[in-house]
Amino acid sequence: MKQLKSLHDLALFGASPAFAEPLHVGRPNLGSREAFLAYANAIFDRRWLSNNGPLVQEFERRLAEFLGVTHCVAMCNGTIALEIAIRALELKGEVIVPSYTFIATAHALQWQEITPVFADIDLQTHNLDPEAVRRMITPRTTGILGVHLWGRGCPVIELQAVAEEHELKLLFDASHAFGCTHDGVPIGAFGECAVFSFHATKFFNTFEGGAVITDNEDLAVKMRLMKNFGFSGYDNVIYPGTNGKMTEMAAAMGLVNLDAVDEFVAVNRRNHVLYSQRLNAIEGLSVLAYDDCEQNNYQYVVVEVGEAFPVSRDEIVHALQAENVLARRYFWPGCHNMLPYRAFYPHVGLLLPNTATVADRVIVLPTGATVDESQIETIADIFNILSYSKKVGYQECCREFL
Ligand code: T4K
Repeated sequence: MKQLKSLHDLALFGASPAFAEPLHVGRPNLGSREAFLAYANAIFDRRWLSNNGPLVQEFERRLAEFLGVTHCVAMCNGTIALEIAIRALELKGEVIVPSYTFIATAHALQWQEITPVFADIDLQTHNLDPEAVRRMITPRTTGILGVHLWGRGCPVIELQAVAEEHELKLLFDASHAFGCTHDGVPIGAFGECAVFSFHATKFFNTFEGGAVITDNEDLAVKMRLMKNFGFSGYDNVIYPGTNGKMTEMAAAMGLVNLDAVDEFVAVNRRNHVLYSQRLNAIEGLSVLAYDDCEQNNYQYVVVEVGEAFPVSRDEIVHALQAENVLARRYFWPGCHNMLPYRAFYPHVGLLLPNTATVADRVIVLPTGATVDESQIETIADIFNILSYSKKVGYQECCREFL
């Protein structure tokens, strides 16, 4: 692997990239290929591909057990799962959400003509600030949609108190939090229900997929109807519905990956520890920590770039990408700065100062089984070189080479 010693060794300034192939954020975590192919063969033999097949049923059973809930309703993706949960809870008017999340959280509301009202986050946790939520409540508010960002539980007790005080429904987007706990309690135990994404890039994937988990039987029954056009047996529709069904192949992938969860955690944790050791030693950088007293999936390596670092966050991302490290600026610039929300509320940023600060600071780095320790050392070297450069030196190099 290329040795990186000075600014002149950076690809940005004409050197060859540190990595011949791109290192992605979000390379899928994969369980046993053989086990998956065995499931695929059985699917072929059975000719049962979708519509609540045997693997989906097994997947739902095993997932409910793993996640510590009574009901797991598997879906075709996390966005549809969110939409169905929101609809089944009969939310309307306005629902309070963080702006600092993947756009699907807000879109799932807007798609149903419910107004997402953005509340600010806490600077340290990156999760919703309950006081900010309180400030955004109006007579039209019907719910709070919290997000357990990066897999770390948002303040569920405080949000529950706000919800009860104002008679609001509370649900959670747990897309990042598969297998995580909050205060030692499995993450799906809070609120009316929790929604997961099993997209390829998530800690736990089913190619595409999602689920809503809940202990509320009535809610589960309603969501099962909704995800299957409202069919209750042949020729009998008793509810308005959509097509949110998970396929058998997706469930097969889920079953295989469920068996490999401990391996995924171990690799992610190893990477997270190494990144933290190397990057926290550099002034102006801090790697978001996971509480070792909780269960975490360590899926996101989130680096915050402070003012003490001599190069801006965007310049770092540019330099990393030139080296084939395809770091991401999740979730910049915040949902409120994307359309249609930016057009709806052009000044809402004034109420979201922490969202802006965090969105401007964060870099998410590649991890998972396709990233090894020597690659992390090289990525840390890139940060080190950038950090040694005084701002002026870096800018001079930019002028010279670009
Ligand atoms: N709520 C939250 C909080 C979410 O984070 C998400 C999804 C949702 C709701 C919605 O759930 P879904 O409807 O998606 O199930 C990605 C994912 O597409 C998205 O699912 C995810 N959040 C979000 C955080 O990240 P992008 O556009 O940033 O990344 P994408 O899809 O371009 O993939 C990133 C990289 O991963 C690629 O450059 C290459 C690599 N990759 C990707 C795929 C799909 C692979 O190596 N193999 C693959 O198969 O959104």
